[in-house]
Amino acid sequence: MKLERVELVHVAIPLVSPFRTSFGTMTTKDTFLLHVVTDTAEGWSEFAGDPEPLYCSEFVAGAEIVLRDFLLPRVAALPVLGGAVAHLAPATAGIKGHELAKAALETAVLDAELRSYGMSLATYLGAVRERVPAGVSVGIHRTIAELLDAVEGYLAEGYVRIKLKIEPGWDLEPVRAVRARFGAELPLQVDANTAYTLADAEHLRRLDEFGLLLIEEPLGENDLYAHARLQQRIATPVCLDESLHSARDTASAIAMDACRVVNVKPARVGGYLEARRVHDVAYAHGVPVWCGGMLETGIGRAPNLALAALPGFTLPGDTSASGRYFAEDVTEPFVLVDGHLPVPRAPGIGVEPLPEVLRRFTEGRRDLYV
Ligand code: OSB
Ligand code: MG
Repeated sequence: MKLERVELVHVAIPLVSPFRTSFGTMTTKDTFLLHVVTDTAEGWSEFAGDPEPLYCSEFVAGAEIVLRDFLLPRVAALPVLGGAVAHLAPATAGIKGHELAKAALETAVLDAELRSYGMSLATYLGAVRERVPAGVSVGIHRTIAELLDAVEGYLAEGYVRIKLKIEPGWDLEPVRAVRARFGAELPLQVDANTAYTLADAEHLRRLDEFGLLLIEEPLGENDLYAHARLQQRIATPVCLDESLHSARDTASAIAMDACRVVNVKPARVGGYLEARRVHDVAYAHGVPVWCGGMLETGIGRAPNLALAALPGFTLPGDTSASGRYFAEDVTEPFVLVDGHLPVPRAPGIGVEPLPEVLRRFTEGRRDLYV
């Protein structure tokens, strides 16, 4: 397989409602899609980051430079893209970090390669499910009453698990209110996006009484030691997101008891090949994993659904339906049926942008490689 062209399509798509986390408020999905053309097929992917480096260190404008100046020249220098996707990570390993940018490139090439074989990503990864249960991540709201209305709406739609974003000052009360209103049986978890320190351990221990599935990334990014210390002091299982960048990190975190659950975000670990290895490491240790999200359009959501169909994904993920994010998605919308989303089964990632919709949301196009 030979890479002929790589095009970046900058898109800005309004969210149906603002999404507030401990690190900021999003009102628009502002990112880029990558479109690769090879001699045998074409592929698409979505950059998972945002214009500002608030969730992680990568950001849209930086990723464009990294792709154009550092990743693509190394991939273009490969003899032929024979066996294509397997060669990308070794060829770009010398570039430190930038997992989100690497994931975007690898996923678009993987999509093209699988299309040339007529194989779905689900089959390639080893999916064992035809549909996956959908959870929903609920942002920080102005009032408890507004939060309860939002949760009620999602439960009415059929979501099978609720995740509440928390931060200091918005933690015990919203959790208590959701438990009081929707009961002890509701699968419920929280995500702090690094908003606390170990000095908050006694406060976070007060969450134990609510029977949460997990607390996600309570402490600083990459601080496995502090997360392990925290886990000694709380009963709620610690789950890591921001701190895990590879299968090796995951193995270390599990060995240290820094996490008892793993949020697998393919972009955060450099793509689907490494994401599968993260799954495999956790699965071998009996540690449950679930598929996280980055408010992706259908282009990013489709491959996440394929991953979430692997056997170790035993908890519902943040893979919500298109309508939870956008009035209009750039692909055919993913629709919730009985609390589940279908695993795409068409070749590659199984979806592509609807040309007319993509055109309307496009802010600019650039060739990164011809
Ligand atoms: O921490 O999981 C996170 C969204 C953007 C950035 C980080 C996170 C999130 C979410 C929402 O929690 C996940 C989704 O619905 O796609
Ligand atoms: Mg998270």
